[in-house]
Amino acid sequence: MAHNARFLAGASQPARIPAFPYPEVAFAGRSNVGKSSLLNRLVGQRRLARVSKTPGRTQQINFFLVDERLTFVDLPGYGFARVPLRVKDEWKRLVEAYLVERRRLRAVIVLVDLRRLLEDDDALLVDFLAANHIPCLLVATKADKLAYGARLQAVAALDALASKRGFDALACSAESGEGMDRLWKKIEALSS
Ligand SMILES: Nc1nc2c(ncn2[C@@H]2O[C@H](COP(=O)(O)OP(=O)(O)OP(=O)(O)O)[C@@H](O)[C@H]2O)c(=O)[nH]1
Ligand SMILES: [Mg+2]
Repeated sequence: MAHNARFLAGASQPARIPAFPYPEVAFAGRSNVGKSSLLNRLVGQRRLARVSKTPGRTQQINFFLVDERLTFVDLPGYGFARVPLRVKDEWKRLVEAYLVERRRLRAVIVLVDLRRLLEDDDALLVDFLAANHIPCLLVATKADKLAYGARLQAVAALDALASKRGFDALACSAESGEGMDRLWKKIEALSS
């Protein structure tokens, strides 16, 4: 299904995070995991959010209005080793400031690579969300990069891990479009 989406604003300082009157769903995950690609695929617009081969580029929070009723939030990625410590601190300040005071935030989609599942930084984020009572959906992307057998195994591991931690999970690919319908259904359920 086609969606209408447009850029609303970007924020790079905690004190300057704008508020919007729509329910909000945020996309978080490691640098380069595919947050911007997924967001673009979900709305069917290739160039809405910037996709980059260089990890750690986007240091700001970007807000997009979808179908005039829902805000998608592209959070800056974490876990990129070559980012200086000062930038890591700024990331933490910015993202935590966003997450803890966000009235209309309905859920955070924590995006992981299906080939790697939860790494240390992802687990920290998931625990932070749980501690702050923010609903979380675990989405494993780049499913297209796995062959059939490896993929079945990875999805089983993803399900096990999600049920152990008590949240919902699904696998998808921004490349092939797999999983987009299921993801949209979850987003609708979380944001309505
Ligand atoms: N094969 C495959 N490649 C993908 C998929 N999703 C993203 N990529 C590629 O992964 C790279 C990073 O994608 P981005 O969408 O920019 O990742 P990001 O998480 O937004 O990265 P930051 O903004 O740096 O945090 C790009 O080269 C994408 O083309 C996918 O589902 N399958
Ligand atoms: Mg991005």
